[in-house]
Amino acid sequence: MKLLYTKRSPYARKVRVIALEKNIPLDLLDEDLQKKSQRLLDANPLGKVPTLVLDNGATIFDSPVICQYLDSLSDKVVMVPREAVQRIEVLKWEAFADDLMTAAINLYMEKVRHPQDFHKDFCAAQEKNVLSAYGYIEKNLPKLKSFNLAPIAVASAIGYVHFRLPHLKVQGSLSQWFEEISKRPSMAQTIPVA
Ligand SMILES: N[C@@H](CCC(=O)N[C@@H](CS)C(=O)NCC(=O)O)C(=O)O
Repeated sequence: MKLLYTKRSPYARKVRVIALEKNIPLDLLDEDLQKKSQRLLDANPLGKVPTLVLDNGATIFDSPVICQYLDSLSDKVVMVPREAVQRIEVLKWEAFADDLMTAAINLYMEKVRHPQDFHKDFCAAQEKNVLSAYGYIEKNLPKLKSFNLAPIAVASAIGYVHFRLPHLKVQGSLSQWFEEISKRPSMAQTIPVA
């Protein structure tokens, strides 16, 4: 299987961590999102990463679907619980973390595109969302105790904020939690790189 990805994409990071944890070999193909390859556009008409290409040529996107697909390949290490209530709880955390990633990306991109003239209200609203998300995560840290897709998604989102928006680093008990989970080999091997 081939994974079209970038080393900085937090959505792709979730997929890479799941694959490492489940010991699923992936052929990693680094994409340039400024100059999208035909390979990427053929696999995903929206030209987004991550996109998974199976050995039979079929393609799978987006990251939540790829994570569930990879998890379904074996039951030895389970990253998305099979039981309905636990499963929905984990998928809810993933959706929440994905939205945190999107807020961080929107904020970063607005400042990159308009460094002198960024939309102040828009940026303030995104920052508020990031900080509000931190508050929610910190309050609910006990729910992220089991290692599965939920903490992977949350840590991937926080890792992206640290990478692009260092003024919004987590603090206190959330920082301790993040430092701890970041030591896990699958997380350490997938730290975002420019
Ligand atoms: N919902 C998608 C979001 C993926 C996404 O937006 N990826 C970004 C990179 S982090 C991308 O491909 N951007 C290029 C574009 O939107 O043209 C997922 O979870 O996979």
